Amino acid sequence: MESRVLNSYPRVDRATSATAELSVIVPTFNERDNVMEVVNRLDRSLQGNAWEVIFVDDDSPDGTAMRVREVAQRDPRVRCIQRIGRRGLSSACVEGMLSSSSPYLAVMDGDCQHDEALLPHMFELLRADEADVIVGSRYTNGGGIGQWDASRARMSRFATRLSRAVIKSDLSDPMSGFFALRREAMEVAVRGLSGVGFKILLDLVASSPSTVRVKEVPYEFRSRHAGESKLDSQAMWGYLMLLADKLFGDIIPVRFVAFALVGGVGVLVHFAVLTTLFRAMSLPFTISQAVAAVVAMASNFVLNNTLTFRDMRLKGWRWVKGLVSFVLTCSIGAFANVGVATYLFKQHMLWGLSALAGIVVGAVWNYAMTATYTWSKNR
Ligand SMILES: Nc1nc2c(ncn2[C@@H]2O[C@H](COP(=O)(O)OP(=O)(O)OP(=O)(O)O)[C@@H](O)[C@H]2O)c(=O)[nH]1
Ligand SMILES: [Mg+2]
Repeated sequence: MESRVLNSYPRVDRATSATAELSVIVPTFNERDNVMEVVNRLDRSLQGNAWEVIFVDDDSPDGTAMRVREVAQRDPRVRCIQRIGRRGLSSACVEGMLSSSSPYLAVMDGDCQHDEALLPHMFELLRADEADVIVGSRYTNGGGIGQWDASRARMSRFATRLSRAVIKSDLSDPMSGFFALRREAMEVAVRGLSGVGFKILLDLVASSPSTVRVKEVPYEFRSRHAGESKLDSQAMWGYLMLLADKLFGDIIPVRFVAFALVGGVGVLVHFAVLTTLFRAMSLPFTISQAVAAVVAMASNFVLNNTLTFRDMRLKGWRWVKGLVSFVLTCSIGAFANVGVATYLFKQHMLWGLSALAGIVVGAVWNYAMTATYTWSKNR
């Protein structure tokens, strides 16, 4: 069945294919059944242009990367980057752009929601030097959000308003995932990019000097061709991390802030379990305290794995090993916390300040060690 689909795909003469002038970067996660459709649509709309498409796939379980390579065997304009052990739409787009040599770049979703028919116009505007970045906008005159329900439309408008905190430009749709740009516009911004979350255009514009010229063109957001949405509740968290990184990332790493917030939640979990066991169930204090500490550490591990280290999330056997190394590391952190606090208290520091100093030392230790050993070394 699959080979019949592929056999119907026209072979492009390898010897005569020109060097690409436009690279279209398509981030994918579980988009296998959209790959052919995306390539066919690009082929139709970009006829007469020297283009290539680079799919950047985060090792999708549905075999998206394999499908891309099958198509690439028949068409040298198709390329695949398969990233192992990492997730993230923004970082995928950055790597795709960096892997290309074309003077012009575009970013487009892999589910056919973006209107590829607009690409030749975007490309033309760039070549005519009308702007450095051309944004496909859903919110400018002539654009639209298609079939979105009221709550998603409200969320998008709210997120767009929040983006004003980090960009000065009056873009109507800074949250757009559909845009084209000159290579130089990417190069001036690339070292300042946060690379977290879903919103690569916002990241780019916020990291660009004000001399970068941006222009918007309207398009109507379509429904997905096949497959399922990856937009989930964590996308909003990723977005807040991006905004925070843009606002104060130079002073303090946002990952550490997220880790500390999770730690705060852990304290609440600890007290909830302790109160239940010790007060409501009348268990001995030491047992209640020990159980509360283990439950709090486990819930911190789950939250950090889902939120703080979302892009390196551990699964299966690695999840179990990660939990063990997290609990061991945080236990040492707890000793350091108590040791430092006790020492300072004995030096006649105020009890609250002594405790705070202990907490900071414990948190920094836990963060540094788990970021290195639980989430980085385990892959
Ligand atoms: N490489 C990579 N691509 C991703 C990741 N998450 C999403 N994508 C791709 O990014 C594009 C946008 O994701 P979607 O799930 O379509 O998000 P959306 O368009 O905002 O949401 P829907 O309207 O519900 O489809 C799609 O091509 C996804 O396959 C990721 O972690 N890594
Ligand atoms: Mg989509």
